[in-house]
Amino acid sequence: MGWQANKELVETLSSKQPGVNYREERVPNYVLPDILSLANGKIVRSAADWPARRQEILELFREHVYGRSPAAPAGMRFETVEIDPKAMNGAATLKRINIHFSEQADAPVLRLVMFVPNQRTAPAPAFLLICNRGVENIDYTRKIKSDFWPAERIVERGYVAAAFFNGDIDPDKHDGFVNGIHGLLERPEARTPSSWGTLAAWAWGAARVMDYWVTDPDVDDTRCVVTGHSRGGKTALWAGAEDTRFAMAVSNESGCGGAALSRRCYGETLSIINKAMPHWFCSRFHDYNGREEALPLDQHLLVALMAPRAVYISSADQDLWADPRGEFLAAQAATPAYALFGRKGLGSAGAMPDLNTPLLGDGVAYHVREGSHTYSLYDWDCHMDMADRELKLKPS
Ligand code: GTR
Repeated sequence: MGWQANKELVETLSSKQPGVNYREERVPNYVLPDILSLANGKIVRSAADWPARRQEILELFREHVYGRSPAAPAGMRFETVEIDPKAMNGAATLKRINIHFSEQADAPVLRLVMFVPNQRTAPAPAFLLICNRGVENIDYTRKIKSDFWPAERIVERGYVAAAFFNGDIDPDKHDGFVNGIHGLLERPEARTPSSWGTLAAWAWGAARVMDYWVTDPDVDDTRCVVTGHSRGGKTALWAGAEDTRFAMAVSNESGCGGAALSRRCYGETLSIINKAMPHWFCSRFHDYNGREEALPLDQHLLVALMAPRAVYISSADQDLWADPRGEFLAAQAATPAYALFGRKGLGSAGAMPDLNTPLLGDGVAYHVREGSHTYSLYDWDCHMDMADRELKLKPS
């Protein structure tokens, strides 16, 4: 039968938050926009025709959801701040790289932290965490360790453990897009309803890390994974969509505006998120508050933008706010895009997997684990299991 939301939890949350729907039976009927139908009515039938449809979908997300991001500034430069070959008791080489976007004194600087496994004979595959929690979670001294970024484990499993703090690119508050990378690259008065929001800015930061990685011989730039939790997970999906150099994207409990289908209006909705976080998306997205059926897209198309590359969507059973079922359904609904490439995705039939039972499909993976809203070691291990299958075995 597969995972079902815990009834008591549904009751508790429904009474605590009467304006929020947690009941499956109250999910409205909806029809999802078709993945394979081009705007001109033609149907995509082969991988060769996918790029045209992919471009249309990408433009829809730029125009209506995340906004349009600029190219990397001409003056971007990479500064090596520290290299310590004896980090983690000799298991890794710590590399701290600052990515500068301008010579202006107060310009934002992306401070990339990397632990490169020392035990390897070739460039290593990498996991990049877009860290949306305190910088202590990505402590390069390793005095503070947290499961949110289990760097030792990532290294042990043969991956570069990399991370940057999202606030380095853009502070997570609504400031009228005056400071952060928006302020540096664009005049606030030049903004349009489709100008990039804060999630797009963070995703842009991940792409700049990729710009650096193609220059770093320690990293196998054909096997890089972008990952994030919650707002970081929304960002990771958008980063993977915008930058196809990422071989895999991971969304951990990203929910509304991430992996969850907006049309289900289950847990967090567009009205709620756009009111609480007016800076996350482009301002045109706000036009769809309470009018989800009018959206020319839904989030299954975001997952489909990863095809035929790998994508992992994970949920937690207590995190109904992020709509685990809506996240699963989006991942499953992306199947036709994978099928164009002879990949099975999650498969189009079938219920949700049981609790703590990862479904590692062909290109697409999903799990719902027990517990609350966080990035846990269990999640990381599952994500790396999928990456092992999808990336490590692939000849590079
Ligand atoms: C909440 C928001 C969610 C999720 C979460 C987080 O405030 O409603 O969409 O992103 O923050 O990032 O932990």
